[in-house]
Amino acid sequence: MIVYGTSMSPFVRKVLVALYEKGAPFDHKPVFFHADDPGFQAASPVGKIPALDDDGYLLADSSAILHYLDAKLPTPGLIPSEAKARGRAVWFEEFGDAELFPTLIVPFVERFLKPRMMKQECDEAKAQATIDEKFPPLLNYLESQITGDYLVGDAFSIADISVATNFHNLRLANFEVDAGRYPKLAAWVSKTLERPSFVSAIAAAKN
Ligand SMILES: N[C@@H](CCC(=O)N[C@@H](CS)C(=O)NCC(=O)O)C(=O)O
Repeated sequence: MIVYGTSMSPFVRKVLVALYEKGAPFDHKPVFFHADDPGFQAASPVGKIPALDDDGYLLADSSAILHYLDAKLPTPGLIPSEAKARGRAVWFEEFGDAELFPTLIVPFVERFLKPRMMKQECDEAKAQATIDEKFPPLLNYLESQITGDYLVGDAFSIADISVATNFHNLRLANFEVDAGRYPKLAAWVSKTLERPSFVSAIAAAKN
């Protein structure tokens, strides 16, 4: 099984965390999006990362890949089977991908990606305005939803993976969740990013 994509990407990190949780062996090709790699191009029709090649079965999109992996490698399950828990888990996966990512990625792009990898100047005003104006509703919502160790029920799931992955990119942008203002969220982010699966997926970016 080959996973394509640098784990600097929160979407690639989702896939790596799922595989580490399941203890499944895999090869990692840490390419960037639109990479000139024939295997990657075959697996990713629109050139986005991540993409997967499982013995010739090609699949793009982190959500599709996570659903595939959970069906193929069911232990431990990352998608709850009970109806309400499953609905909530899929909601948080979508919330992470479609609501958190576009906003939380802005400081990462400005403070980390542009100066370090694109040789461009950081637009700090843009980063700070996003943090000040767009972060509070998202972080307040998450703070209101955390009642225990996990976002859904009493088990780690795609919900935790898809939301927490974005917070690692924020750390790279020198942003930590304010534990005074969002105590439950700050504790949950720290605990989730300290899981061995997240630690391994994050370390993969340094290879
Ligand atoms: N819905 C996709 C989104 C993947 C995605 O947007 N990846 C970014 C990197 S973080 C990418 O490849 N961007 C290149 C582009 O948008 O052309 C998923 O969940 O995998």
